[in-house]
Amino acid sequence: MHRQDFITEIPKAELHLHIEGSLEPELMFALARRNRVSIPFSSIEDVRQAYQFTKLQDFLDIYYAGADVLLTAEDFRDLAVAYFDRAAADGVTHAEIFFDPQTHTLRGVPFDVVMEGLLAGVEDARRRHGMSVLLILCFLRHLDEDSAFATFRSAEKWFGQISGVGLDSSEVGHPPSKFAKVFAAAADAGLKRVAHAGEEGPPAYVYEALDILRVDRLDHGNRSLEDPFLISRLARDAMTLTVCPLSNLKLCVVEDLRNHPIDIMLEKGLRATLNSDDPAYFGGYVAENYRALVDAGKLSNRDVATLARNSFLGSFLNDEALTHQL
Ligand code: ES4
Ligand code: ZN
Repeated sequence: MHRQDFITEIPKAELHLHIEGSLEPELMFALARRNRVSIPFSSIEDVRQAYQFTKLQDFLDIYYAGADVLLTAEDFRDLAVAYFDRAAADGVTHAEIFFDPQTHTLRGVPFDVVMEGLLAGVEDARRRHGMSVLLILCFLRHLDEDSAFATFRSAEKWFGQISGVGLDSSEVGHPPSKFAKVFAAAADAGLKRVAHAGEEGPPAYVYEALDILRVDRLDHGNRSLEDPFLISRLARDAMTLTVCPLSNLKLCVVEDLRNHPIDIMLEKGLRATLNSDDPAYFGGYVAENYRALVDAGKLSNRDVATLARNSFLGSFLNDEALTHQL
């Protein structure tokens, strides 16, 4: 089998995907027209031209502007269906997707509208692709903990449909400890916990995610490699890292994929996984993330198989569902 076919065909779970980050420029324009919302771009080429970032915040500013076109449950369903179709074509059989309710509720879109739309998309993915999907509600860390708590309360009636909570948006200056109370409440409610940590923030933020938020998984985690004690701890605890190579490249976390630390992570025994983060903005869905690292000389076929297996081991599927997937 051709190497690229192997990457596509091998079953994979995607564990780090912001559904708002899968909004392709074509759908952004279609929804802007359908909803009569103005966007700060004149054409699809103009949008793609704007996708040049030197740091996380450059991207976030555009990502939140793009999300303005999402208003109705149908919009959220269309967004989710487009992602699941694309992910299925990449060999994704299980996805745990992030959504950012505050991005929408603060614009006047009710929490329930977001949920109804996303759940309609999830149902479509189950029916047409046999894909299993879990939802992870992310709190925006640049906002205060009271806002996160308000979101948590709006979510309560949906807890049967939400697997966990996460923490995303501008990392530096907004350490995990800022959200200690709401993560404790999530733990009490039986929800899983994840957090972006060590993407731009220091190893101290990774320690806080582990010790204060008690996360089940670390999103990115790249800067953990600066601390040998932290590396040993993550390896010992088989902590899953959801690594996003094309995101790292586009946001200048690495300057070239030939310098991406994925090989070091695997060498150190870390349970790394590969994911697409915000594929509409970073230039590739999950198979492309694998392929880019293979092309950069970073991964053997055996590593590809290890990373795909890790994606299921690091998922929130229960043991029975795992035996079906592995
Ligand atoms: C994100 Cl790459 C990244 N980092 C932090 N927050 C985010 N939200 C969407 N993508
Ligand atoms: Zn992310």
